[in-house]
Amino acid sequence: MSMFCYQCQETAGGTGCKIRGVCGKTEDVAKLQDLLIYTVKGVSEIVVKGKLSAEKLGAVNGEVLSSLFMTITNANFDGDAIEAQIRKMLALRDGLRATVTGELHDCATFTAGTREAMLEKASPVGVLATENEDVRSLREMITYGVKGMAAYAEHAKNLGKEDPAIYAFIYTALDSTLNDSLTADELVALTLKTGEYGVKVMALLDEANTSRFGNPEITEVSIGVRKNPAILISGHDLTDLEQLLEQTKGTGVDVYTHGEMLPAHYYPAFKKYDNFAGNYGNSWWKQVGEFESFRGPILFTTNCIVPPKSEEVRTRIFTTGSAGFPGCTHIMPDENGKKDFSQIIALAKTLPAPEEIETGSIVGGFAHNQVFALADKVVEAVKSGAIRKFFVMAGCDGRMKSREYYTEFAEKLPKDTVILTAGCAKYRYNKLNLGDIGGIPRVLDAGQCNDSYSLALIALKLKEVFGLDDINKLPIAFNIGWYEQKAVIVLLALLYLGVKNIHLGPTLPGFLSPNVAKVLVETFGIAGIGTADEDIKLFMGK
Ligand code: FSO
Ligand code: SF4
Repeated sequence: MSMFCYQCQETAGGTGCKIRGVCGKTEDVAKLQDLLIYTVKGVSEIVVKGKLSAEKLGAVNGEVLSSLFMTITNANFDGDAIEAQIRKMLALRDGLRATVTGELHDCATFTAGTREAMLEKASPVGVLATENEDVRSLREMITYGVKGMAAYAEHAKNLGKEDPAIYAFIYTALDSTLNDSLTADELVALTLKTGEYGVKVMALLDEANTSRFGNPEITEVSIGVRKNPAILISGHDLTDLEQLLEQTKGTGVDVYTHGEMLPAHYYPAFKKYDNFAGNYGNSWWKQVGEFESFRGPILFTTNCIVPPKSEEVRTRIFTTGSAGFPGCTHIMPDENGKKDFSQIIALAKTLPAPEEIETGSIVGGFAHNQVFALADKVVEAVKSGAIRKFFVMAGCDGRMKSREYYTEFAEKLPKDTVILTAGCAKYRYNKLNLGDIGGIPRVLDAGQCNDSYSLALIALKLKEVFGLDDINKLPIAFNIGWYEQKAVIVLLALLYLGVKNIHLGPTLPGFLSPNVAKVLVETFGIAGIGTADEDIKLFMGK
């Protein structure tokens, strides 16, 4: 078999991409990503066996985060960048290995000096190296959760917030995926532990974002366009956005957000920039048409990249951080983390203003602090029966036609229900004009996928206000759309917090073996989705 990847919701046939990724990932890039993960596992084994303190590992921690992030779906398609990262990790690994005695796994000792040697080495060490499908399923679920954790930890680190305990867990978890003596029960326990650290990393990122940029607040965001040349920024990294806004200030170049960058508008710190013009377009997969009509340069700070169809669009795409695409200029930071975006700004000035594709505005900014400020109103609405139920519909969007379910579901929900959302899943219903309940909008957008943490805090607050002993007794249902590995860590975090009966769609993960799926169903009540009508009946209890 040339490659095997089943880490995301779009995996071929629901079981695995074997020739080329549905995402556009080539066989070679898939193999190099496998080898990068294998190398990071080697580093993890050395850290664990050598009892090395994560606190003292310095640059290694950051490189481990970047390596994991580069392998997340739609983040990095650049084989050269992944090869360079493997070399970097091999050098770091070998430097650490000198401190450890005793026998080590092959991933901690192998060598591969050329691209050919890397590709050859990658083939037998990928996902299918674990023969037992249940063990493979659990190991991969943990690995994908750790990838999502690394993405959030990298954003927090970029803002100067780190927690060595999270790094230590990443090493322990990855090392455990090499351990053939662990039982399935022990791996299930480690999966939940991964969720526990998922909560920690989302809390860390929340603290990093809010301490630097303020608490998100109710904000009306324009979805139309102005007449100036402009740059579109996508992905999730708010430090990149901050630097871009600083550098475009006063240049006559506007900045628009795309996809998951939309919630940046909710932070007070970014409101001072007159050139922060609004949000352009919709969720990540709509970029194919929206980048054509935007006409200006695009900066990807993270996933989700869709391989550009035309050379013209490709020349306008820039990447930074863990994102990458062959042929697109990648902006590196200097030793202080500063990035020079001048070439993007210069290009913007030569290009026309964006073409208008929508007009008007949308409202968001309902992260925990803002919702707590409205708590009395919300509690009153629940007590009076004006709000009968909340629906957490956080997560991701994707290209599959079956995701139309989420639009239909939102449209058909009874008018006395409120949707709590976060992540790019929101684009399936955030422009539907679902109205409000006594001034509370029926779609409350908390922010990016990591801000699902806010939704958990809101649920915990309601549990406290209503004096309940169990989060599952609240009038809240969870109907979550998933796509990539950040959604895996969000899901594991919710399971750790004790949330039961989560419905996950549009399809259950291909990496769940029948037995592991059974455990999730029996222990946590995880379920798939049916039709919008059937599911609404089920959720509303009639
Ligand atoms: Fe979406 Fe992509 Fe944020 Fe993901 S843009 S799918 S879960 O990267 O990270 O929600
Ligand atoms: Fe396939 Fe998803 Fe892997 Fe891409 S990331 S190769 S679409 S499973």
